[in-house]
Amino acid sequence: MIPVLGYEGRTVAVLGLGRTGLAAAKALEAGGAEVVAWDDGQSARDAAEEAGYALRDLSRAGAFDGVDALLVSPGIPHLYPAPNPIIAAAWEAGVPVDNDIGFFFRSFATEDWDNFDVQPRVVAITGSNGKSTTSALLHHILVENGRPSQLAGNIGRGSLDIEPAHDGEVVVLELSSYQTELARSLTPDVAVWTNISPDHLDRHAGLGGYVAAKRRLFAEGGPDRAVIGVDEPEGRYLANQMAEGPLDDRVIRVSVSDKITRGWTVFAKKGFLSEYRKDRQVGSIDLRNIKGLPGSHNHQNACAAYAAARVLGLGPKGIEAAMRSYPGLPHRSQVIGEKAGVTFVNDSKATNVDAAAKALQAYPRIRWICGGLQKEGGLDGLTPHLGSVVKAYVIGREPEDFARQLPGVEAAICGDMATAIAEASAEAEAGEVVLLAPACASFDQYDSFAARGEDFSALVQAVLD
Ligand code: UMA
Repeated sequence: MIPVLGYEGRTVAVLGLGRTGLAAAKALEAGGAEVVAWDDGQSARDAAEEAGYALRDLSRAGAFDGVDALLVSPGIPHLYPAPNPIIAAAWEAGVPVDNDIGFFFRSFATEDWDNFDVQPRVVAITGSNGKSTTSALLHHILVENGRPSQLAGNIGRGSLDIEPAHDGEVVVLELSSYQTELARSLTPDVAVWTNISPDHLDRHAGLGGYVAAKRRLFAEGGPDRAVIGVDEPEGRYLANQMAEGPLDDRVIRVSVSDKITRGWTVFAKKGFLSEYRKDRQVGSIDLRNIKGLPGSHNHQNACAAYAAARVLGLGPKGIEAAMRSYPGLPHRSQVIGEKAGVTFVNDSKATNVDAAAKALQAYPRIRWICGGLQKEGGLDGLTPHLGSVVKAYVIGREPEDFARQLPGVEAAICGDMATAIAEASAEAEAGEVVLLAPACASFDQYDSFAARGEDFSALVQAVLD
């Protein structure tokens, strides 16, 4: 883990004792801080106590006496829909509130680096969709090309949980809006913005707050290079703000909708990735047969990871070879198997309309398992992409309501995953894809999108066996 610097002999309160909080508590203790830990949930408190952490009820009056900082987990709201009362109490007591990302950026560089030949670097990746795939793909490209790399952040590993950097290492951090919004230090060497579409609106009081939270990754420390998806106005605005002019190659613009050749750009058209620099094409990759990266949304991820890898000095050939061996991530365009010409794909991570719309564009004939806990904003965004859907098999607590919002689509009200898979696999024909891409959160029936994806995979496996 990364020992936290600057808090030796001081007291830091940690709120939330999941992956982030437990890793942070360990890293704080390793740096010599005294940790007082708390979680609003009893079971997390019990587990932390068992692991040897000192608990302090931070909701009690005077709990912040003598506390120098509060480290908060990303899942705990600090502003909207309402501030967690413990965070509000820290403000009241004048205690600085931060998260593991802020502590990470202040603790990552150490005196050992004076002896390194190549300084370690941090690439931080944010955006609404594709940030996990872009992060994992970049990490894979680096490792395959012999560059030491570690992967952490929203992808499932607390940032303070990684090992101290080796000579020349690149840390790839996936960052959510929850993480970028609260961090008091945000100083990556390279920052990546994949795309933007509405998500987590309740936590940011709307789209403006959500974009502002993500934008902090570019505005706070000022990365040396910024890779920015410019297919939405927010990305174009950000790229414009970061660059001194169209040829300023501190900004690498990425697109999957336009051929952009001014400045340093990476774009994908009809499955071909192209890189332009100083008005000349300097790299290209045929993405069409790369199994782990199907569809235009994955081509966008490929472009962003490619651009970041180029910034880090890798050549197009080495990047292409690594993309071909990219195994994909669980629950994201994950091929579970094939039977009688029917392919089963787990895209449980498609928890919002935009991600599901992208999955629907990746295959020509789809038996679509969808539904769950609907997010704000309705399903209208799916309408232009329903042409590839042969039939929908709707799950979730209110499947009728979901099905009503799919104009012109034949829909079976299945309710649960087992029924949906049984019906879809019985009806699917060779050349079709049975795709789980719910366009909804999972919490009405599962603990997480991962649990939902695992259920899908296990039930599909039974069909395949
Ligand atoms: N808790 C409280 N009070 C509250 C709410 C929660 O005490 O008001 C406690 C819970 O009882 C629990 C703990 O906080 O014990 C959980 O904290 P957390 O929800 O932040 O979960 P972690 O295990 O620390 O995981 C977090 C990220 N979770 C969220 O942002 C919700 C993980 O991203 C991330 O992988 C991990 O840190 C390591 O960095 C998950 C996620 O769902 C995958 N992210 C969202 C997304 O991708 O859409 C943003």
